[in-house]
Parts: sequence; C-alpha cells; structure tokens
Amino acid sequence: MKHAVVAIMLSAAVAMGAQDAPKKKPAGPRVKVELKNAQGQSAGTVVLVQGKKGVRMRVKLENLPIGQHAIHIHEMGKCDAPDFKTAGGHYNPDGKHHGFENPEGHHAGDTPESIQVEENHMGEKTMLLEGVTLEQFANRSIVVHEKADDQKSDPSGASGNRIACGVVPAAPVAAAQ
Ligand SMILES: [Cu+2]
Ligand SMILES: [Zn+2]
Repeated sequence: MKHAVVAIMLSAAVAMGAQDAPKKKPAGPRVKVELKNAQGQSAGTVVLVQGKKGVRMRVKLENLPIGQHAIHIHEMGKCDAPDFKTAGGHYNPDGKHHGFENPEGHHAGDTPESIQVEENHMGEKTMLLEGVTLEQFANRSIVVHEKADDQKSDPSGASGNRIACGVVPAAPVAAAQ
C-alpha cells in the first residue's frame, strides 16, 4: 500500500517535471486594447505582445465600415468620440515622417499594413512592429482610420478620419487573449 502511494507520487513528480520542460518559448508580456467606434460601440480588440524583434499586434475589428482601414499607435492615451482628435498625432519619438515607403520614415507608431473589413463588418490581421517595445506604447492609443494607409503621405498616410480608438493599458496582462 505504502509502495503504491510512493509510486503514484513519483510518477506525478515525473509528469510535472516533463510539463515544466519548455517546448515553446514562453509568450512575452502582453496587453489588450479595447477599441470603440464613434457611436461608442465595441470596434474590436488589439492584443500587443512583446517579442524579441518588436511588438506583435493582433487586431480583430468589428462594427466598422467595409473596406481597408489604416491602424496606428497615436501619441496620447485619450479617445474622445466622435472624432478621436484627442489621441494626437502618430507616436513619433524620433522626429520622422509617415509611412514605411517614406524615405524619411517611418513613425514608431506606424504599422506596415491596413486591415480589410469584410461584408460582416469584421476584419482580422496580425503583424509585427519591428524595433519598438510594449513599454513605449503604454498609455498611448490605437486609432483606426476610415481609409487605407498609403505608407508615404504625411502626417497620416492619407487615411482620412478616425473611426475607432482605444487606450493602451500600462500594465501587461498575463493571460489576455
Ligand atoms: Cu492614425
Ligand atoms: Zn505615421
């Protein structure tokens, strides 16, 4: 009887040890941003995860017009509807110009791709923002625009009005999805 208990405990310890051995790299610190549209409805979420090369950005949009929409990190952590002007300009600590195709670019808050919103008014994209950190984005905002980003026109890629916004929380959340 005693032996059986010891055997069970041993095998449990072995199993735990095996589980502890990391097969994948652990996911880095992350935050979840809740987007709202001009009407105050949910416009989706953005999860930002710190990686080795930069920040991975997972965007899920909803309740937005069909078409391509630019998305950027703006300087101020304020999202006052309906125009979201309080979010300020693009996060730009290095005094650069807008867009990945701009020879004097790009802003640290620029993103390499626009997001397609489909007929169900939803859209999804994951991209890597290289050379930036999650810490830099804390207490700033993420803004979605009415049009696509041309990646070269100052100050905002000719992407038109701001149609959704969310503040980036300061503290990383361990298990945000
Ligand atoms: Cu923007
Ligand atoms: Zn920009």
